[in-house]
Amino acid sequence: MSTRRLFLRGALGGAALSATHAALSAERVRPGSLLGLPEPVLQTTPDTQAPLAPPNGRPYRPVLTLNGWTLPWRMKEGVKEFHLVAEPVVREIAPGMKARLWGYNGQSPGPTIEVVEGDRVRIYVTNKLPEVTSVHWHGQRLPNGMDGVSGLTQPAIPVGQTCVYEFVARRPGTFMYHPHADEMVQMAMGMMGFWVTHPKQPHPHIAQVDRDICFLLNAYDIEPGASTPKVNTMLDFNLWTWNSRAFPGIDSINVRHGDRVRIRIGNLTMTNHPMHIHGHEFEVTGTDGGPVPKSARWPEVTTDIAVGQMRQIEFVADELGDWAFHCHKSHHTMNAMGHDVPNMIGVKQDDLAREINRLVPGYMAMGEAGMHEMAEMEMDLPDNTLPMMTGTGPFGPIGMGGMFTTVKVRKDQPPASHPDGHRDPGWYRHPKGTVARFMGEGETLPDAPRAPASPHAGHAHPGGDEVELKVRKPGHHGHHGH
Ligand SMILES: [Cu+2]
Repeated sequence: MSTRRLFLRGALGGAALSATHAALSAERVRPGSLLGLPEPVLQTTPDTQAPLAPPNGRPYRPVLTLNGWTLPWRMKEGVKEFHLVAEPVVREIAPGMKARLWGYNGQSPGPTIEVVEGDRVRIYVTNKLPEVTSVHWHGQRLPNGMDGVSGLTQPAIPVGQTCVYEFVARRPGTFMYHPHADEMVQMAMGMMGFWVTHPKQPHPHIAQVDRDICFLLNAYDIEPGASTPKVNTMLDFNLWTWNSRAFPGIDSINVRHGDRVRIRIGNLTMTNHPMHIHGHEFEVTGTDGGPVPKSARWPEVTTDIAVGQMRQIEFVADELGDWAFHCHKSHHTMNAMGHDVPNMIGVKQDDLAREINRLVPGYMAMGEAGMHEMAEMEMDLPDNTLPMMTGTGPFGPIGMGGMFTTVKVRKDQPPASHPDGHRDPGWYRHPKGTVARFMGEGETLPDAPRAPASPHAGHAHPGGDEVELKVRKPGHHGHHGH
């Protein structure tokens, strides 16, 4: 025990020593419990868990973590005590595929930590990984020695040891946590979590919302048929996920008509994600730096979230229906095997792909008329591999994967505080006459004159044919642009 005490002393420095001593003496009083620290709470399912109503402390409206959960705490002499366990986990990315990741308390990402501005928090981090780790509290104002940068502000947490972080959540907003030790590997393996600090009193730039939802953007590179991510990948990830889930494994966001909805998003991938909503406009009401003053907001339907950033978007869900909500980089709404596929548009393949697939499981070529047909095709996939594009809606294949879900707006959705407030209402039933229809018999088309050829296009050769030919020629577009 003296080694541990020395370690903690070294790790935490003067300001936190009293807290450390308190933890150690508590352990002496109750030798049966490990350091007297809060029982670690584990999660075994990737399903969205109901928001955690605060049992004590200042009240707030809790957030819903998409395909995730909120970490319970123990209140001890006015301090909120949490216990994070860094450990290898198995995470179902979507039905049909499980990944061997690293995470916290049984899942990747870890649980959401939710506190109130002014709360003093004490977080025990137990390292059950096969290597050292640390936790950085991304975006927080805190004493330098609590910032979690191994080597710089503390020694890395050795395997099997527990480190104690303690600070006051000084400003309200949207935050993340992740390791700052062997960071590239540990984040590529799924180590991250969300953090929300609610304002302690009404704040001029923070609205009361009916729904408050959060998730992290993350990405993995897992070979078809494999289950462990490749950790050296810098750009060419093949699984684009929200909270380590890919569509159709991402739950829908189910809201009541007229609700003011806040969605908090943090980006811990290695590229930016333009997040796009259908049928509504939103405003960015907060960034990693805090709430955005109302005079500085503007309406949009897509906002880019760069690497390491957090964004809060808000809108009033006043249009009924099932609205797509997704990253607008089309590569990011595809699952594994969407990459390095040659462009075969216009090339007759007949059953070539099926034949090759018999020899090389996992081989996939683009279809003759685009990739939609691949979404309908039942290809032989290696075990534990998600189809590139999948999901079935009320009108057929959705042909999406990755960073995609729906916002379901319903009049009869119970309010968020109701036990069933977040239930999936099923598919939208469109009122008669409000769905795009096929042209009827006897209906005539309006004239569709072709635009005159631009003098700048096609190297001064008039007519559109040559331009069209160039676009269709295979080989010139053998790879997708990234
Ligand atoms: Cu994206």
